[in-house]
Amino acid sequence: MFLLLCRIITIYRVRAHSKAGFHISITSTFLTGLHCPIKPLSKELNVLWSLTSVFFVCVERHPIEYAIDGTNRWWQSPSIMNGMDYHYVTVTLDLQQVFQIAYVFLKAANSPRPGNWILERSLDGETFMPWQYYAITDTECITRFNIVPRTGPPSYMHDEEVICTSFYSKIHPLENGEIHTSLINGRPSADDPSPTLLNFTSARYIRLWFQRIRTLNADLMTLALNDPRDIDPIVTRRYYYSIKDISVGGMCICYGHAKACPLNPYNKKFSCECEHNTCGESCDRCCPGYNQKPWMAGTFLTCHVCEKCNCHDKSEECYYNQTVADAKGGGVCLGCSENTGGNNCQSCVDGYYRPSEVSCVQPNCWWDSEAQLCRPCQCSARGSVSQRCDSEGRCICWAGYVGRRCDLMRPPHARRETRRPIFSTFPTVNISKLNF
Ligand SMILES: [Ca+2]
Repeated sequence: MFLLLCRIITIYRVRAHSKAGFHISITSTFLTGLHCPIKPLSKELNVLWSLTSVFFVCVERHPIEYAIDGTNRWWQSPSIMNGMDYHYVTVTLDLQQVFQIAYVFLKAANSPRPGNWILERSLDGETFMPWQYYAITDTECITRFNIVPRTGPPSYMHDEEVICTSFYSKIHPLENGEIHTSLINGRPSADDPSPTLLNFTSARYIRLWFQRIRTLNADLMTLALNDPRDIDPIVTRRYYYSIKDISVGGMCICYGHAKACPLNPYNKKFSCECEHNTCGESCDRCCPGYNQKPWMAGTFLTCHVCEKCNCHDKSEECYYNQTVADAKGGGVCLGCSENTGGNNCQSCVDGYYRPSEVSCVQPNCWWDSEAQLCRPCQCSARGSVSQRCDSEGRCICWAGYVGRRCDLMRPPHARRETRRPIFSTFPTVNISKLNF
């Protein structure tokens, strides 16, 4: 049996590359990317050191931009020769918009891969959630992060499982080591991502929170047991983080309503080419005038096309109303033109009338366009109870007045003593049958 598979999977891949419109920023406890002489111990010299380091000596030879420049140049952090606090460094990528991140690949340069660190995600750049923990040993998964280690190559049992692995923190290779972190592949709903997985992989900011530089095991003992100021700089100056390349694979979030997501050269953002009458940067809402049904994400089998509201060509905008939908339809037209009103611009507003119940829709009105218009009742202000009239344009007259517009005085012999309205001719409108 042939099945029309409706879900559109937007396969546009993005790469954390400055030329592709990405912006990257770095923050850390200290200046990073600078290579300075060892920090002196005395307070007085420290001031001098700071000045000379920043203005004369420190040279940013490996700026953070080198981690995403697509070349073999690399970013390098200050070594722990400058202090053990340089174990703690954060690198933050700002992708400028929210993507569904499929993977994050790191390639080290002239140092081993980072030891203990956390890969994190954020939508707003302030609140970060962990994606994955990395530790030098399985034991450190528990002692450092309080997470039971996932041994061997990383695997995932749930769509939003956050694991801790020592697989990518080994000392070898000493240079050019790689770290492959897949956030979609290997998870239960990878083939047709669940809302849970979509939420888990959505991020605008990606943060690498490094907490421990990988050292040779023998040096690790030295570093742990001795005051770092007493350690030979020959040992400590070779320990730093270095990253040659960061690759991020992502997809635009188009909720199953777009086939492509090209880069807009003007605003430097990737935008879904929305289909199914959806609009928005992520096709996350129905286009104006297409709110007959509530917006829904496209699924593998159902497109969930946004339907046009029935406004009889009198409005281009509408909104979805569940109460109206419970009766029939669901779209409520906004700003009906030509003196029309009602959920579907199907009736005339007070003070206007139309012989036919519903106006025709262009181009079918050529044969009697005049008859389809809402015409003013023109009820007499003096003789009419209100400005409303029935479908034939008859107003409701006070006693003593007659005529379609109540603008004629009743003959004196026929007048009543009391002044009271005559309601008998006022029309009732059955709106429910017009509520499409
Ligand atoms: Ca590079």
